[in-house]
Amino acid sequence: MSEVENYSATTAEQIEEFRIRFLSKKNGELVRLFNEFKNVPAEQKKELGQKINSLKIAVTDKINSLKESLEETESTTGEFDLTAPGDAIKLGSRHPLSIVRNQITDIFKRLGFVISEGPEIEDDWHVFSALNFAEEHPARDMQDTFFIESNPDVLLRTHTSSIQIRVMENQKPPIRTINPGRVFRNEAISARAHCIFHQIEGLYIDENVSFADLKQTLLHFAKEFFGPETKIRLRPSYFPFTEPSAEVDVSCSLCGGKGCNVCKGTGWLEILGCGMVDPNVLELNGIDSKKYTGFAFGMGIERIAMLKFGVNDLRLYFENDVRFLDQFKSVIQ
Ligand code: 2NM
Repeated sequence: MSEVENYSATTAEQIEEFRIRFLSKKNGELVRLFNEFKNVPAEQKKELGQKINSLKIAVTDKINSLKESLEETESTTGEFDLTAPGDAIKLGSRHPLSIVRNQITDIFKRLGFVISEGPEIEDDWHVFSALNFAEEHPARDMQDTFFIESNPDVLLRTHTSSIQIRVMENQKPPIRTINPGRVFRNEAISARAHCIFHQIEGLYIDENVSFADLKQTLLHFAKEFFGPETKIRLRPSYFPFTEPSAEVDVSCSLCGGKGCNVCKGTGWLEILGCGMVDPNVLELNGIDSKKYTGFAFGMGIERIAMLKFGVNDLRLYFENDVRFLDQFKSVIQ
């Protein structure tokens, strides 16, 4: 009796075995007991009959409750079908800013440029002074740059040029470096401005590096990135760290230079700033400006990715809405 009550089974086969052992019409325990029942003396029949009956009830109850609990576990855990095909692994996608950064750095890597990175938390020297920023330059203003309140010599870099200062500190020319990174400026967030964004800058220093080298390098980059028909044009500009300086436009790849709403009818899109490294910057960083010259350039990754993918609001890059990110699944890299 207690053997029946304590019996446990976890599979349908075990329950069936148990049923056959007790209830089989051919040779089950209960059939055997009923057969013996015929042979016992009449005065014992009542007691034994009750015992056999309650055993039969206990066995049936046990089988029912075992079946019930097996059904319960099956409905919660499901039965494993080891031959079923596996679930497809859900693939993510690279962030559009990473795609564009990789495409740009790859082009310059093929020209012999080496990637360097640097800290986001910087000091005045690497972000301003070593780059020939005048003491009263507006970029040093508390309004534009994020400073640590208790120490104005701890700040978030406002451009990736600080990486290039660190490369010049640690390496002698020839230098060919490409420097991607996140930068910070104290701006109100809108569709066209954000307080966090990404830049890539390049720096090439050697003997006899000329403005023609700069122009040809950037033309090569523009053709590789925007397509072989791309043209560039340079407009004079000003930066504290380069002289002469220029802004670079590429012919609009959407309308082929005819004029459309992306290029606002001009046929040109501004993509980067560049120039010959100011001799002051070379000397401030221990490089002999009589022996060496160099060029540098910088571009905003968000802006280039906007042109490449038709993104019209900067904030989309930072919200990580999967409906936005999923649209870059088909782009390799
Ligand atoms: C730009 C435009 C022009 C630049 C210059 C330097 C350095 F370190 F050589 F002085 N780094 N980056 C540079 C020059 C950056 O970004 C629009």
